[in-house]
Amino acid sequence: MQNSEWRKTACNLCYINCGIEVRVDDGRITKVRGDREHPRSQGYLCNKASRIPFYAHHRDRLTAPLRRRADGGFDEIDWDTAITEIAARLRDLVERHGGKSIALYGGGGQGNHAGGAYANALLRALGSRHVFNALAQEKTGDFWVNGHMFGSQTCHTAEDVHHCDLLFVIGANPWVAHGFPNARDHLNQIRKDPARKMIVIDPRRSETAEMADLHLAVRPGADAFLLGAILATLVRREAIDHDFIAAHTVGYDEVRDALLKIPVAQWADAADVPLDQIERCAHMIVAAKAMTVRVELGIQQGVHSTLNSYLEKLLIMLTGSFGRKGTNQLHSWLQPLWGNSPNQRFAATDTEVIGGLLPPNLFCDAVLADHPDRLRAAWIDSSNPANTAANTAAVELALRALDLVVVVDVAMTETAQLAHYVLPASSQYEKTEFTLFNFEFPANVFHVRAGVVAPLEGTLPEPEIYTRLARALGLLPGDNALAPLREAAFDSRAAFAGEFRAFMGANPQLASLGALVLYHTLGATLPDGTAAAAPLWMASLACAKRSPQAVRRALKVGPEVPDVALGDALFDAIVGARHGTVITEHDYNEVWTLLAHPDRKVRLAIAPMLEWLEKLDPASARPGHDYPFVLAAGQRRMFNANQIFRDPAWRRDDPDGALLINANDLATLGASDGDWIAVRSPVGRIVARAKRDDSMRDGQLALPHGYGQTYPTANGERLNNGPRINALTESGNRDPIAGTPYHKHVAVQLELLAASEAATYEEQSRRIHAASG
Ligand SMILES: Nc1nc2c(c(=O)[nH]1)N[C@H]1C(S)=C(S)[C@@H](COP(=O)(O)OP(=O)(O)OC[C@H]3O[C@@H](n4cnc5c(=O)[nH]c(N)nc54)[C@H](O)[C@@H]3O)O[C@H]1N2
Ligand SMILES: Nc1nc2c(c(=O)[nH]1)N[C@H]1C(S)=C(S)[C@@H](COP(=O)(O)OP(=O)(O)OC[C@H]3O[C@@H](n4cnc5c(=O)[nH]c(N)nc54)[C@H](O)[C@@H]3O)O[C@H]1N2
Ligand code: SF4
Ligand SMILES: [Mo]
Repeated sequence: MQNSEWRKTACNLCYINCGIEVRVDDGRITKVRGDREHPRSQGYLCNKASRIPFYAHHRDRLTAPLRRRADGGFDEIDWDTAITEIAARLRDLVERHGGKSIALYGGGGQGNHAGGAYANALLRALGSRHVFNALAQEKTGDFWVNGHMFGSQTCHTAEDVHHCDLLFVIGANPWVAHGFPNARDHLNQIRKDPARKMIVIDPRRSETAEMADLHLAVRPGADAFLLGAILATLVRREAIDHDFIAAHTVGYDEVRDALLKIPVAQWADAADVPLDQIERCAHMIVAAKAMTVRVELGIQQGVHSTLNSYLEKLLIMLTGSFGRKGTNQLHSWLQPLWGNSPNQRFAATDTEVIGGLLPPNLFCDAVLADHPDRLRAAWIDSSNPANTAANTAAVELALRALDLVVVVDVAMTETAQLAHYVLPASSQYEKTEFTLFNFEFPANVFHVRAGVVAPLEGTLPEPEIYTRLARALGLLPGDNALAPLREAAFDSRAAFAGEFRAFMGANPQLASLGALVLYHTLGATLPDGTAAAAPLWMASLACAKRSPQAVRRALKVGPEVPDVALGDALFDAIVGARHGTVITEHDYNEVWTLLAHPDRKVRLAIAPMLEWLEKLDPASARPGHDYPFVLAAGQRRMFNANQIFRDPAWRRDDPDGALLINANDLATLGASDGDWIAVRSPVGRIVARAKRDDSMRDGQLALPHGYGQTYPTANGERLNNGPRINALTESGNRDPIAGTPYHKHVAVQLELLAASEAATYEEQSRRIHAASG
C-alpha cells in the first residue's frame, strides 16, 4: 500500500500513555495497535485507544488564530497579527499591574507536557509563577502529606501492583480508569491467582469491586471514618510492623495515641460498614506478605481529601508496606511534574501553594477578589476550565471579567469561546511530545514521541507559539544571536555544554527562558525532528547526577561511560528511542535515597492531620435533608476521556452520559430507566438521562466526567453533548488545606420533567448524534 505506514507514538487518552503504533494513510491516522517494544506497556491497550483518530482529525479543529469581536463572534486573523496584538496587551498588563497579574492555567493534559515547559518559561519571564492546574483539583492534598512525611512535595508514591499479594484499592476503579500500567492484565492475574487478594473500598459495586475478595461499600464521603476504624483495629491488635516503624519512621507514639482514641464501632457505623468486615479486612492485611495500596479520586475528591491521603499513607507505613517488592515505594523522576513549595502562599486569596500549583477551585476568587494582587489575565493552554473547574457559571463570569484571556488549544472548546484570542495548536500526533507521568519503581520509563502526521495547516506546535511571543515581547534573541550555540551543538555535546553555560551566564535576563534557548540550539541536532525535547537535556543531567547507579543499570552501561558523560548518554537514549526508554532501574533498598528528609526517615505524626482526626464528627457523615442525594460528579467510564474528544461519534456506548441511579431510588422517585431527569444543586440545574444501575448504593448517583462539549453540525451550528457536570459543583465545596474539590460528594435533589421539557432533551440528543461523525 502506498503512503501507508505504521509509526510509533503513545496513547494520549489517559496518564498511563501506553506505547502504540498508528497506521498513517495519506496523512491521516486510520488504525491503532499496541507497541510491543514499549518497555512498560509491552503491547497493552484498552478499549479507548482505537478511537484516537477521532481526536486527531475532526470538524472542530482550530485552523487559524481567532480574535473575539465585541458581539462575541470571532474573526480569523493571521499569526503575525495575533502574536503582535497579544504581546502588546501582555506588555501593557505587566507595565500597569506587574507580571503577577497574569496566570497560566493548564500547561498539559494527559498526553502533552512539552508545551507546558515552554508556557511556564514564558510565564516566569513575564514575572509570574501563578499556575492553575488540574493536579490541584485532585492530587495536591496527597502532595501536601508527602511533603510532611517524606520531606518534599515531589516525593510521590509508586505502586508495585505487579508483585503484590494484596492489592488494596481505595476510591479508584482501575478496571475502567486504569491509573497503573496494564491495569486489566494485573487485575485479571490477581483474580485468577488464589494466593493473591484484593480489597476495594468504594460505595459503588464498581467493575473493580466486582472482582475483589472483599468489597467495603463505604457510605459516600465516610472514608476517613472507615480508614480510621481499620487503622485503630490494627493498632489495638498490635497487628503492625514494629520493626519497620522503629527502623524507618519517627513519631509513631503520637499516632498510636491518636488512633487508640477512635471509637471503632461508632466510626464503622458512620461509614456504614459492618464491624465483621473491618475485622476481615484487618485479617487480610495481616496475612499479606506484600500489600500495595492504590488510591484515586474516590478519596482525593472525596470529603476530608487531605486527611484521607494521610490515613492512606499511615496504612502503608504502619503495616510496613513500603520500600519492598510488591509494596508501595517512592519513584525517580526525569523531571518532577510539580514543584515543592512548602509555606508558600498566594496573596490574592491567601491560599497555600502546594507543589507550586494553585487550585482551580480558587480561580474565580483570584479573579473576582477585591485585592491588589487579583488576576487580570489568564493564559490557558491544554485545559478547558469552562467545563472542568467547579461551578461553571462562576468560571464563565471570571473569564468574562478578565482583561485578557488567551487560549491555546487544538479545538474550539467552551473556554476558547470566552477568550479574547484563540491560538490553534498542532495536535499531539503532529509534533514532538512527551509526558512527565513517569511514576514507576524500581524501573521507570520515559517516552519522547516524534510527530507521526504533518501539522494541520494553520496550526503551530507550542514551542513555536511561545518562541514567537517571546520574540515579539523582546525577551528572546533572534536566530542569529543563537547561531554560535547551535554550531557548538553540532560540534559536540561538550562544546555545547561549555557555550551554553557561558551564554546563559552572560545573559541573566534569559534565565527563565532556558527551554526556548535549548529548543533553538541543541534542538536542531536531535533525531526525527524532536527539537521540542531539548529541555530534557538539563533534566537528564540532573537525573543522572541524582541516581547514577540506577541510570547505569537502566542504560546497561559500565565504567566505559564516566559519570560526567552519563547524563548525556541518558538524554541521547531518550531522544533516540521512538518506543520509550527505561531511565532508572533501582534496587529496592535504594528507595530510601529518594526520601528527602536528611535522616531518610518517614515522619508519621503531622500535627494538623492529628487535630483534624480528633475533630471528626461521625454525625456529619449522614446526608442532608434539602439535598438528599449524593452525586459523584465525574465518574470514569468506558467511553469518556477528560475533554480530549469532542466528536460524540467516538463513543461506542453511553451517548448521553447517563445519570446512574439504582432501582430503589428510581421507584421512589416514580421514574423509569431512560427517563430525562433534572438534577439540582444549590448552584445549578442540569438534565440527564437516567440509567438504572444496581451497583449504586441507595441515595447515591453518578454522572460522567468528560461530557458537556459542543460540537458543530455540518452547517456550523453548535450542539451540546451530555451533562456539563460542573454546572452543579460549588467551588466552596473543597478541602480546607489543598483547595481540592469534593466532586465525589455533591449534594443534589432530583426532579421529574414535564413531558415538553423531556421532549426537548430527547430531540437535542437525536440531533447531536445525527450530526456527529
Ligand atoms: N475511562 C477513563 N479513564 C480515565 C479518565 C477518563 O476520563 N476516562 N481520566 C483519567 C484521570 S484524569 C484520572 S484523575 C483518573 C481517575 O480515576 P479513578 O479515580 O479511578 O476514577 P473515578 O471514576 O473518578 O472514581 C473512582 C471511584 O471512586 C468511587 N467513589 C465515589 N465516591 C466515593 C467515596 O466517597 N469513597 C470512595 N472510597 N470511593 C468513592 C467511584 O464509585 C469510582 O468507582 O482516571 C484516568 N482515566
Ligand atoms: N466535576 C468534576 N470535574 C472534574 C473532574 C471530575 O471528576 N469531576 N476531574 C478533574 C480531573 S481529575 C482532571 S485531570 C481535569 C481535566 O481537565 P482539564 O485540565 O481541563 O484537562 P482536559 O480535560 O484533559 O482538557 C484538555 C484540553 O487540551 C486540549 N488539547 C488536546 N491536545 C492538545 C495539544 O496538543 N495542545 C494544546 N494546547 N491543547 C490540547 C483539548 O482539546 C482539551 O481542551 O478535570 C477535572 N474536573
Ligand atoms: S490505558 Fe487505555 S486510555 Fe490509557 S493510555 Fe493505555 S490505551 Fe490509552
Ligand atoms: Mo485527573
